[in-house]
Amino acid sequence: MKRAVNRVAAIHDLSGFGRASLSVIIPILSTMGIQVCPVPTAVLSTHTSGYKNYCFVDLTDYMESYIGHWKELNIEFDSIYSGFLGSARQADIVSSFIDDFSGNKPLIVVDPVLGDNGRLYSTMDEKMVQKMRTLIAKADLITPNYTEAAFLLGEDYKDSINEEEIKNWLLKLSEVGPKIVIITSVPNGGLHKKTSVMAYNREDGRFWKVSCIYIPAHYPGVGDTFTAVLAGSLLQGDSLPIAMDRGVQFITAAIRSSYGLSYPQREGVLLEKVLSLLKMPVFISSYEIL
Ligand code: PXL
Repeated sequence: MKRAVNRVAAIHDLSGFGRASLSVIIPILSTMGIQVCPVPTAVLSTHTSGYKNYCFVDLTDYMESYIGHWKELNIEFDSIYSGFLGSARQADIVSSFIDDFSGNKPLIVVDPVLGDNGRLYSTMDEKMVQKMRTLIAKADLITPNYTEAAFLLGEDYKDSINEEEIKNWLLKLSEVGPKIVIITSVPNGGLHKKTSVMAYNREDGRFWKVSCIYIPAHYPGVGDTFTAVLAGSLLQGDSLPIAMDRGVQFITAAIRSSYGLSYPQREGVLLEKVLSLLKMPVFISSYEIL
């Protein structure tokens, strides 16, 4: 019998302060009517973007018995969605999780969290980049940001990139395995600064683009927010371009509701003010086909 609500295994860290990873993924997917079952990869006092001296507890050694219990229970998921990993070994654990829980063909989403603005996050290193390259091969859909895409491909990070080059990046990442590749925060350059989310779907050979005005702000956790809305939207039955539109529209609304207020950006967008927008469908869509 079909489950009454979709169920997602969410393999991410729990950061206590700063609105990233599970702290944003759980409320977003719950609001979208989806059951979230977290597999915590690490527990941190804060996320690592803009905070120093954070407390970091790596949960690698607990994950296998945690997951072992779920195997005994024969739990099925409609999606397996991984993000920030606490150690390179966790990539193998996530890979086995995908093998063990793929009997009913869940949507496998890997957000290869590694860095932003041209740099790796402080807990990441070249070994993690290599492991992420292996893990993305197992995914149906991946959502690196522009920095992460550059690291995964071994390309130089540049302040702007043209459409043909980014299409080439999308194709190359898809050749590693995932059917759908989405690169976020792609800089457009030009006079009216914009940023885009670009996608390639190997199944139909189509490229998609959703652009929005660039706001000169850096709120950590926005990548997690985008991928959570995108995954939720796909699970609700939306098409890929509509799911991208919903992700971008939600982030734009969240940033706009936060930007005019003065508080430290490292605390993340004021998700609490905009969560209810997720109950609404997309009214005005702005995706382009390339
Ligand atoms: O938003 C990605 C992310 C997830 N988890 C932790 C982070 C970050 C980005 O800074 O530090 C712990």
